[in-house]
Amino acid sequence: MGHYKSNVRDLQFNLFELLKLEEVLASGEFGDLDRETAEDMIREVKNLAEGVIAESFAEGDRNPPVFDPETHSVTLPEGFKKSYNAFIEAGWDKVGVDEKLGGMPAPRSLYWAISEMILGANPALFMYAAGAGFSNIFYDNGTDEQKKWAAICAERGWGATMVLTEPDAGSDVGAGRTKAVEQPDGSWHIDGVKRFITSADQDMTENIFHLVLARPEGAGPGTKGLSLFFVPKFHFDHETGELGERNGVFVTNVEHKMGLKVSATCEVTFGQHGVPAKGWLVGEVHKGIAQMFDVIEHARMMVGTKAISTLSTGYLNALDYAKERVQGADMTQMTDKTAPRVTITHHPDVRRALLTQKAYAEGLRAVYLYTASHQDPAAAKIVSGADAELAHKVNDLLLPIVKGVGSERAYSTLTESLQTYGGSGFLQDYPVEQYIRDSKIDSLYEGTTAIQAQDFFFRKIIRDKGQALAHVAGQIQSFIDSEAGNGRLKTERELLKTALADVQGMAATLTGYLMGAQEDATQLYKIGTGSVRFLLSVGDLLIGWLLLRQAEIAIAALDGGATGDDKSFYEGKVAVATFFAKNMLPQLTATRGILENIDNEIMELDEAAF
Ligand code: ST9
Ligand code: FAD
Repeated sequence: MGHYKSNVRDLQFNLFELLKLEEVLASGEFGDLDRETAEDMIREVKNLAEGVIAESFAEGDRNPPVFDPETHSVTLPEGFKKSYNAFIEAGWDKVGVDEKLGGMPAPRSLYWAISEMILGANPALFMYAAGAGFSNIFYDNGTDEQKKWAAICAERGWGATMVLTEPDAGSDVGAGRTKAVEQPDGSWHIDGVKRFITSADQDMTENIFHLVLARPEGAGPGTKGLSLFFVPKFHFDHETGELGERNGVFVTNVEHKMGLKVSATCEVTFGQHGVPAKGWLVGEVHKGIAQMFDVIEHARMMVGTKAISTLSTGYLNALDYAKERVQGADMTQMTDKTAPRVTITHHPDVRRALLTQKAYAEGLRAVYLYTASHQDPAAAKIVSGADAELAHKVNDLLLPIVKGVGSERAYSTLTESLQTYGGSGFLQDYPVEQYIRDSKIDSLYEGTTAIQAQDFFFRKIIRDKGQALAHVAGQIQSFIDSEAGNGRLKTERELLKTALADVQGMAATLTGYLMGAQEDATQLYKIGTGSVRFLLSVGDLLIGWLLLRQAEIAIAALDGGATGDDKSFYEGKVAVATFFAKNMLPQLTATRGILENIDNEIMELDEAAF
């Protein structure tokens, strides 16, 4: 048995019992795909993920990619290549990709459910295998001629990267200095150094294409002055795809990292080794940042799902360990030195830790799948009644929650998984220490949590005039007002009601600071100080709500006579929802008070006093 433990039962529960995927499939939007086929796909990916894909997880960590500065090339460990090939050969990289590119359409909820298992088993593999998805985005943004290139990229299984970051342009992408100079033949020469570029070289695909942000000569400052360029590692025949000369884009360093080591993080130098780095303007339009955000939105969803998946397998591993590990007596017999020793699942604090892990793993899974359901208009209509325009806005609203809350809660809760193992958790004999190291990156790349929190408040709430937030809040309110739980969730619905009022109070407080900033710009600091707490609070509200909706379904199933494994599953659903409502939601009241009383003292403090 490998390290990765999937949770297929919970995936199926979310997809079919909570999010009505069967109805979505019946809408005809996804061709012949029906429930049976979707379930087969989930089962097949589970077997692959738990088997050959998970197999090289530790090997990739202990034998990271080797960089050869002479040839500017990166070599990956053999075991990892075997896992990668198994995934590609089975064609899973094409799920969710346009049929014109050899893909297979699927609802986004199903696509992300499948992706969860790959991301939990071997996250770097998913990223190396994203070439077909990138081709799809290139296709959507490209000229008619470039659409043909995109088809070649997908068909020949080329790798792909997203290239934004520079040494002096991290969160502040608009500070990028890499420049682009137009050539008489209509192509461009790219000149500059990018850093931290994921998958920028490897020895698994014949070619790699880079989607690069660079500033055309004479273009204005900031992100709006950046354009997007298609820069292949090898030139190729634009009709046949046959490879030609090496292009002047070279990996010049590979970073040594805390975790996710098998994912090569590269410095990439353009046009500085005697060969021009030739690129083509994507879509022949100067809309670089908007086009790149098409990639970023997927990547943010991917990062959140990766974090959540890692927490889930961390929890399930810790649970198995806790069921076996015998230590100490039952607390009620703690003074009796001869009392029988029990497994640690008998200790209240271990139970608290396990339910905390279960709540965040399963609650966040529901959040990302609910979000994914708003990526397909047909699904959104069924899941929340949103029309296509509103569905788009709801997805936009929830992406920083999936990414920001997913990564922060997964990382902090994984320490509970490790703690459950006691000292053994600190050893490489168990996967949890690697999970923690591998998942720390999730709160950093694709926009740090501070960036997610500002995006959430300024763009997704204020700029949206609160429309998407009001829609989701309306859904929560209807649940509060309902008779959900057949009389058994009354206390929990009251707790949810308070949590919703707390979050609405927080939103009003932050909006008040924003209005105050028209008179006194320093009021903005208060938003900056409070926005991450606000983001996490909205995340808790959504988790609490979705867990309670799951509990309502579970109660009905139990009342309907569920037995055996199903009975235990549904009892777990009710218990975890109740636990979250009673133990986590009340904390939002304190956070609301903190936000209401924020002052600017920390901004007035002399730097020397820190
Ligand atoms: C990175 C990669 O970290 C890590 C892992 C890579 C793994 C690769 C594998 C990925 C797989 C997934 C892909 C598969 C594809 C599958 C496809 C299947 C079909 N939403 O607010 P302004 C735009 S990469 C949308 O003024 P500033 C918008 O156009 C590095 N658009 O910003 C806007 O114009 P307008 C990641 C948004 O102050 C314009 O930007 N680095 C959004 O100029 C300007 O907006 C980062 O993420 C949005 N939320 O710049 C950087 N926001 O307003 C983090 C902005 O007219 N920093 N736009 O609409 C930020 O995000 C900053 O806030 C900033 C600020 C750069 C946007
Ligand atoms: P900085 O921007 O310097 O941030 C430092 C700290 O300051 C953070 O805590 C941040 O939250 C805070 N901060 C910065 N600005 C603000 C602000 N305005 N308000 C509040 N707080 C702020 N990039 C790519 O382009 N392509 C890739 O494939 C890619 N892969 C990566 C892989 C790895 C392993 C790593 C480590 C990074 C990768 N990145 C990639 C870059 C990544 O997206 C950046 O590291 C990230 O955007 C943060 O930038 P930075 O590291 O320069 O941190």
